[in-house]
Amino acid sequence: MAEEAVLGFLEKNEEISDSSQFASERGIDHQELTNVIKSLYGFRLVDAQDIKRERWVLTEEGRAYAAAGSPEVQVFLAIPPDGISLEELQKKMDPSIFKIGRSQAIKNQWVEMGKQLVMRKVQDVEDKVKDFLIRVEGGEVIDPKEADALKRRKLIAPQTWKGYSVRKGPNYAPKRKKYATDLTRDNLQRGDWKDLEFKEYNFSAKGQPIEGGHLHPLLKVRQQFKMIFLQMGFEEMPTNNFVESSFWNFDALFQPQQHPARDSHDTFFLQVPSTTKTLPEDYVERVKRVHESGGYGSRGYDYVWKREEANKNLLRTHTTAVSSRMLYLLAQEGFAPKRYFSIDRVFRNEAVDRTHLAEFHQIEGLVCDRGLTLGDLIGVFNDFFGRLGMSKLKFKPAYNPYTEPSMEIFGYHEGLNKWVEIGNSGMFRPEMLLPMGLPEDVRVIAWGLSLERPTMILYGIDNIRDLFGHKVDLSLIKKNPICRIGIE
Ligand code: FB9
Repeated sequence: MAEEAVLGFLEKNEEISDSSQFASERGIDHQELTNVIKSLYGFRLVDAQDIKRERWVLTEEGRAYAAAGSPEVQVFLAIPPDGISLEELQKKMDPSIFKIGRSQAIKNQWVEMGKQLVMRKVQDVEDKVKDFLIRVEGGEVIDPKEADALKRRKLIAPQTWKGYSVRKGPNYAPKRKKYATDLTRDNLQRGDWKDLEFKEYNFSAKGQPIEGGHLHPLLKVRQQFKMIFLQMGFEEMPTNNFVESSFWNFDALFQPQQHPARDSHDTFFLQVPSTTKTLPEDYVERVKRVHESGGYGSRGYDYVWKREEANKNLLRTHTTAVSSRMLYLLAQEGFAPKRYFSIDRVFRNEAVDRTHLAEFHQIEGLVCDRGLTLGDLIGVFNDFFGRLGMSKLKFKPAYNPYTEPSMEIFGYHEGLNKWVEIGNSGMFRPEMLLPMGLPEDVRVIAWGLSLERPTMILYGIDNIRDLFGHKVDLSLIKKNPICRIGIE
């Protein structure tokens, strides 16, 4: 109906100057008309120009006064020629109308509020406001100054509406030709395909979004890190046990039992099962001794080491707990140079903030071989972080109970244009390695970082809660391209 009206009108006229006027004159819904214009424009049957117009519309209060007259006139008309007491007058009128009307009528010098009586000061009045509002309602062009006055009285408000001016397009026709959008068996059998006009293929049309599974950004970055480790000859350690004993998580790493990280403020201890079942007794004995009195050139920590403390089960606080198990196994099976890595969840009873949750994914790498030095460690970093796109590194001395020396690693991030702390590292202490039974000259260099930090940086995510957890908006997962680590 709207299409015929547009194409029909343009057959005899140059232009539809104002689509909303065209619509109201023909009782067509303007929205429906604009959709038709857009579609005709799509097929170039018409050319359409946006036209934006501002017009005044009455507010609800304005509509009330257009109907019942302005409050000041209502007040004036409510005062009999010989005056009326204020109480009387108020009783006759709606309080809000009276309140607005009185002040406006006084301002217009129409009435005077005598002590006893309210009196008219003029014979009669003209309700310009009402007339004005009616003219606005009628869509008439009005004098801006007056408009402003009524705008200030919140009786009218500006409204922008969008419309189109429409002219014939290059493919104009009084009636839109139906383009065939498919060649069907019937067309072939009926042979009527010869007279059909087929719609152009729109090769830039977006295809149906293929719904399918999506990898979480963390898993995409994890895959990238795995590739780097495997390319550097590392093998993955088995991390499929979130629950660990304090022994492998702390004691085996020569972390003393009174270390602050070992209390429930930092660590999630388990109620059930609260204690671990089995530990390699001979090895436990050696760990007890090195904690209590040292050996292997160390004087130990000189305290009473408690087995029950080591038996406590917890949620591992670092994947270094897996490293201790693997290094012990390596000593049992007979030492051979090894490169190990792990990427999995660790749990810390920490305050949740923009970059910290109670769990994160730790990435850990370790190289064990005879005679390794800090230089080797730095060499591995240059290789590893170089593949992350961070070629400029600097190191700051740090402290971990299980490594000496220890270093925090900083990398210059071209994209962020600043130095970023990218991890922690060190040489595992002999007090950790020798009780395991590893040969004297074996050195183990290790480092760790998180998976969340690089993922947040690579995906430009500012708050870790947008990356991980029930509040993540799935579209972030769906519309996130693969990110190429190392490519700024
Ligand atoms: O990941 C961290 N930063 C980082 C890493 C990569 C990265 O990549 C860019 C895109 C290219 C950007 C940033 N950090 C470690 C540094 C900080 O974020 C730090 O504030 C937070 N750290 C976590 C621990 O928070 C309590 C990150 C996490 C971390 C810290 C240390 C280790 C592991 C994870 C370790 C270790 C270690 C040390 C010695 C031997 C074995 C393991």
